[in-house]
Amino acid sequence: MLDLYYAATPNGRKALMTLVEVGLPYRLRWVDLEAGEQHEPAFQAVSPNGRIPALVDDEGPDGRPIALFESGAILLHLAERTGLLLGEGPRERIEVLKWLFWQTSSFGPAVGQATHFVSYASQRGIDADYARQRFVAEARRLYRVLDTRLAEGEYVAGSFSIADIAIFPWVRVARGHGIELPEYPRVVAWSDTIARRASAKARPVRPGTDRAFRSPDPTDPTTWKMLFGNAEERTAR
Ligand SMILES: N[C@@H](CCC(=O)N[C@@H](CS)C(=O)NCC(=O)O)C(=O)O
Repeated sequence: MLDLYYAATPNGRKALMTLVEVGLPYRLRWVDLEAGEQHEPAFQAVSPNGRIPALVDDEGPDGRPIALFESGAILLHLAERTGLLLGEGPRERIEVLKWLFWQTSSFGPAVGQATHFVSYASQRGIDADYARQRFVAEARRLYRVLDTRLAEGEYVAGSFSIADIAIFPWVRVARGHGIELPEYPRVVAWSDTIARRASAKARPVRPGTDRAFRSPDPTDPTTWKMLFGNAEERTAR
């Protein structure tokens, strides 16, 4: 059994999509990020970086349970465990790894920061024009890189793989990081193709609510403190 520590965010969706694709049995452990559950010691015992997604696989490589954090490590673990989504042959596998690492180290951090300044800081009345312009410009550059890459094939690394899964959920929220998707027609076509997969349609509804996703409200002081505050601000009364 696999326990996925999950919230309905792009990084959470990457891990959920991969679990659905590989067909292993899993349970969702919802983490309420706005309430600050990611900062609790019990969660950080699994995910010491205090971020979702995290995964506990009760059948690690030596037969003992193993805990993973960082979406890239989780996707790679699931792909290696099942022999799926890692490309056809050693050459394609290297392509998959290149684009997986591109997502986790270049694309994800840049669009994450752009989201912060475009969608959240602005609603708090924070003057962050320079930061917003800088990260949106970098996001635009990265979407151009992706669009150019997709001129070479239907998927980013040969056949459909964890590299596509890593990128896809962020592209679905492009407007939130200041990107007009029609400017990148190959990205639109690629994203529409992936959106038809059953794994992309997996949108579990959070227990106790009637929705799969609710955008965090940056004007709510607790949400702001838990998601964007530092440790001192979180503990201040
Ligand atoms: N590099 C990490 C990023 C994970 C991450 O930033 N997760 C966000 C949700 S998308 C989170 O847990 N945010 C909670 C917080 O910042 O307190 C990964 O790829 O797993």
